[in-house]
Amino acid sequence: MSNRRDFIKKTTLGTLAVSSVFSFKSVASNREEERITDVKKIKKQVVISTWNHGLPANAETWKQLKEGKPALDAIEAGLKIPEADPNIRSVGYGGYPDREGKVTLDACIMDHNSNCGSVSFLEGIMHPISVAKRVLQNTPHVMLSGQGALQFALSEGFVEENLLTAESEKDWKKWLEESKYKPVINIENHDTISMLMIDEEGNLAGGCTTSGAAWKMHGRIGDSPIIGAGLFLDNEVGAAAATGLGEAVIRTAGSAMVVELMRQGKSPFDACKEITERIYNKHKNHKDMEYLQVGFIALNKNGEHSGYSLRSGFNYAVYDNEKGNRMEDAKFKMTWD
Ligand code: SD4
Repeated sequence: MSNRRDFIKKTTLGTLAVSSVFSFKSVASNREEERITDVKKIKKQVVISTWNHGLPANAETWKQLKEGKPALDAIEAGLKIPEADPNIRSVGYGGYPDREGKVTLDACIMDHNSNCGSVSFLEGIMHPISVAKRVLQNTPHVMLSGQGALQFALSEGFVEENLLTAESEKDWKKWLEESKYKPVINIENHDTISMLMIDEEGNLAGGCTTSGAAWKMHGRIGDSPIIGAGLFLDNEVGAAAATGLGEAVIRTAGSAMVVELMRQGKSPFDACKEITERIYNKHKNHKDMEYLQVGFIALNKNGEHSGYSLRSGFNYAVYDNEKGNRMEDAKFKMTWD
């Protein structure tokens, strides 16, 4: 009997001990869940864009976000600013033409659900980013190119116009005198605009738009309209985008790789640096190496961002609540000498 009583007593004490361990654990895990929920509630809204023309683009995107516009509309509105600026010779209207004197445009856009839209080798439309958004919204496809992209744009009500300005035509004619193809990037600090953002809900989105490499072959498409090369995001992890010599970025699936490294726990800086190093290693004996430049920007789910480039001179614009809109210089592997 006493054995049975002892057994019951021990069992009861044991049960009490076990249940209090359990309840302690459940309190602790509740606290952990609360902490995680709190962290999730602190949303860091950030917009980052490549190069100096990122400043006015960021400002417009930020304004739209504050007005409560959807992320894709905000990105489109921001990127339309450099597209329409004739003084920016690497994007949209006023962009340098190909070697036949044709301005051909590449652009893409991507949202937090991995929906994407892209146009490449598009002529005669001032705002390729808007056409890319319509591809995302109004077609079953991701990418439209050349004449097909133009036909689609016209069917959506876009107007065809001449994008070759007198200044760009003059520079093209000068180039024709020697006709040397040497896509030296960023010497005058103008290039593709790639934009990444995280909204108040903590969702990522991105876009990019460019007239591509000046004096390229007619029909050449760069990295900018290619999801995974010029732009990539995974809403669980982060976003990345590229600028520079598109061929090198395509060869290495650049932006997708930066996002994958962030998935493995790398910071945006380390991820951009590692992929830039990889591009260097793949190209150090390549004919493109003499003038090769690539740069990446990256943004993770916590709103941390960074940039890194192969050669000096790359910068990007950052807009956040704490410090407003400003330029940041990216670190780099080597100088131009
Ligand atoms: C391209 N990455 O077409 C783009 C544009 C660029 O220097 O950045 N050009 O290769």
